[in-house]
Amino acid sequence: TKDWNGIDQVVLRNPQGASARLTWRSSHTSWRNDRGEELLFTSSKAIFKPPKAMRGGIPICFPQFGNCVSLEQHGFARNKVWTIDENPPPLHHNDSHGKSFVDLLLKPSEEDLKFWPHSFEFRLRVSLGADGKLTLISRIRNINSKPFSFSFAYHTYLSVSDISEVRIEGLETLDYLDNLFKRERFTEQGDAITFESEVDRVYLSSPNVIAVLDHERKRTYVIRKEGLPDTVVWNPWEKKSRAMLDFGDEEYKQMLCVDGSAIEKPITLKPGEEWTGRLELTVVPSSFCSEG
Ligand code: TA6
Repeated sequence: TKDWNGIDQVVLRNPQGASARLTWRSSHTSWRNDRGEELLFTSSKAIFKPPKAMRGGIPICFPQFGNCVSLEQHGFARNKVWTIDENPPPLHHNDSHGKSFVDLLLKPSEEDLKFWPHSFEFRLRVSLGADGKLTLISRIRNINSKPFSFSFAYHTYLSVSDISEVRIEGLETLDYLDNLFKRERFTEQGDAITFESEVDRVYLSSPNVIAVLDHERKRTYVIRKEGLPDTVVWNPWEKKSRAMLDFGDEEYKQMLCVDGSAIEKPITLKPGEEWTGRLELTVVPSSFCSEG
C-alpha cells in the first residue's frame, strides 16, 4: 500500500466516458454518466478539511451510524485517510472483469484504538462498470481481537433535480425508525414515498432493490444492496439546511440520501470473521406515465 499524500484523488473511467472520482478519504466526490452528468450530490459549501466529513458523495459510516458516546457522529472511517491496497485478497471474477476499479484499505491507528479498541481491516473496492454502474464492496475483518460489533452505512447523497418531484419505490409497508420522533418505530403506508418536509428514517429489513425516481430528469436510480438490511432515507428540508454551515439553504431541493445500511441489528464479528456489504448504483432512463 502507498499513502495518498502524493495523490489527492483517484479517477475511474470506462471506455464510454463515465467516471467516478474519489478523494483520499475514500468518499466519492463524483460519479458521472457517459454524458458527463453528475449523479452524486456534493454541497457547494462542502468543507474538504479533516476532521469535518465532506457534505456529499458517499461517505462511509463505520464503526457506528449515528451518535454514540465515544465516537464522532457516524464513526471515524469517513474522516480517515485511506491507503491504496495493492495486494487485495482475490475477489470474484465478476467484480473485476471489464471494470475500472481501485482497492482501498483502512486499518486502525494507535489513536483510533484508544477510542475503539478493536483491530480490524477494512477493504473497500470501488469499481465502475462498462455500463456506468458504480459498485462499492466493503469487507471488514476482525483481526484476532475479541469479538466486536459495528453498524454501517453507505451515506449516499443522490443528486436530484427537484426533491418534490422524487419518489422512492420499494420501501412500502416497511417498519421504520423515525429520527424525528426519538427513533420511535412506525409502519410505512402502502404507496411510494414522496417528500414535502424533513425526512430522517431508517427503514428496517428493506428489500435489496430500491428505485429512486427523479421525475423531472426522467431517470431512475436503481440501488441494489447485499448484506445491508436497512435503508436510511434523509432529506433535511429547509430549517435543518439553514442550520448546516456546509450546506446551502436551498440545496435540500437537489439531494436525497438513500443509504444502504446495517443499523437496527449491529454486525458482530468473531476473530478471523469477515463481513461483506455490497452496494450497486445504476441510473436508467424512466419513462413516466403521463399522469406524472
Ligand atoms: O442520514 C441520517 C443522519 O443521521 C441525519 O440525522 C443527519 O445527521 C445526517 O445523517 C447527516 O449527518 P452528518 O454527520 O453527515 O451531518
